[in-house]
Amino acid sequence: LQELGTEDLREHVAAELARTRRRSAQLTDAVDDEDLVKQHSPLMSPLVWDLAHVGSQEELWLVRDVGGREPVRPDIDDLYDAFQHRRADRPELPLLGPTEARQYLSTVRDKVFDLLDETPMEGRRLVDRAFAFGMIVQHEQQHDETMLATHQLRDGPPALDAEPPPPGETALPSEVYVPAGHFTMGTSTEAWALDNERPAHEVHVEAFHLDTTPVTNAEFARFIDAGGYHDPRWWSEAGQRYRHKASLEAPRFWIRDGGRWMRSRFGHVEEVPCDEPVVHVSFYEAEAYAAWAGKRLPTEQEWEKAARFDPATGRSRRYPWGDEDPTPDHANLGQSHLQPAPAGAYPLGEAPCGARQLIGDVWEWTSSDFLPYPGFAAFPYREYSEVFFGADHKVLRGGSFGTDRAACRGTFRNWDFPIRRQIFAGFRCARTPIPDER
Ligand code: AVJ
Ligand code: FE
Repeated sequence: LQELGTEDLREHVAAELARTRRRSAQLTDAVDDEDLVKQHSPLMSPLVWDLAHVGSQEELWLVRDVGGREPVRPDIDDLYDAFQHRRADRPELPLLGPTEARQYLSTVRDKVFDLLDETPMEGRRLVDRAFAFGMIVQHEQQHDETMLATHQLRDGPPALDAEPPPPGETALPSEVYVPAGHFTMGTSTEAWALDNERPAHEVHVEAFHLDTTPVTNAEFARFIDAGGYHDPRWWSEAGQRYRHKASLEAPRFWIRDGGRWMRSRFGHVEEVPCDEPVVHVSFYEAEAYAAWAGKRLPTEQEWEKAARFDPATGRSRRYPWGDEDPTPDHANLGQSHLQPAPAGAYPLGEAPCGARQLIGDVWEWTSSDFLPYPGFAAFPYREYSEVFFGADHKVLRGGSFGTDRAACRGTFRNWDFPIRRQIFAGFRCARTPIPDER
């Protein structure tokens, strides 16, 4: 982005805004009005809340703060403030209806396109100004992934369709090795990186082994068959408490059918595919599996080093495959396939260490709490990430099939409560080498 001239940058931003809005429209046009206003799960907002919230944030951040324009709907700020109302309570609010919400979004968007035309984007200010637009694109894309998770929780006939992902590869070594040493973590130069990804800083990481691919359904089923859910040896205390309370027996959406596992996905019921990364597991289930396998979850430092460090140059890459933006050949992103690709897919997305599918397919739980990097400065609001720092949230990395390429990169940090299962999260394991192993 730094290399784009003013007009190209303007065009790029306009195209990203339009592309993102098409996805929001697809996700909300796929169901009828009744479905849009209904709450499909207490874990989620009604789809129509996400839709109008996207417009409301765009009004607050771009139209009012950056543009200094008159408010469009100051009367609804509170309704769409995520800190004011819990998801479970949102259906009871006097929300905009589907038609009003769509109208509101398009009014706000017209003002944003005006602003984009008039915003001076010269010199250094160019990328700075573009950041505000980039942040809004990412925010909408994040809600598009949230809306996709709502679709997964929705009962009724299938409403979404997509092509199957490319095939996997089974003849890969099960683990890769990353030798000890420093690498540059985070970024100070990535144009659209959010506050929590900044600044770049040197980190020393001890040698570790990392699974080449995410843990598959077949592997996870062996843990279930071995009685893993009921063996306290594999569970942390907090994990065990949650396992009891939620009566966990298998990943969310799995259904036992005689001797086999079925699962429902976006309204289709099918046999659980053996070679796909497991998805819809909580941090606690991931942690228990890793313990059972004699391994552990990677730290986010380990994850990012595996994904970005290039030993040939000593530099950190933007993505595992290099510095180019993701294409459909690199990774399963952007809701083009509504499922993870089988393990070993995307050879062109391979990292220098040999690991695959670090970007896309499934978010990967790490063992790390969500904490600020040294030198962190909240931007543009404390509410974006700072208020979430602490031991309550675990970091997830890499993005899923539901994540857009604009909201995913080697430095991107997602976070959630360790009990969450409705997100598109899986994991891979790491382990510390035993002495003299190498
Ligand atoms: C980064 C995915 C945890 O969805 O709660 C959306 C992103 N922040 N609106 C979330 C976000 C404000 C956030 N996550
Ligand atoms: Fe939001």
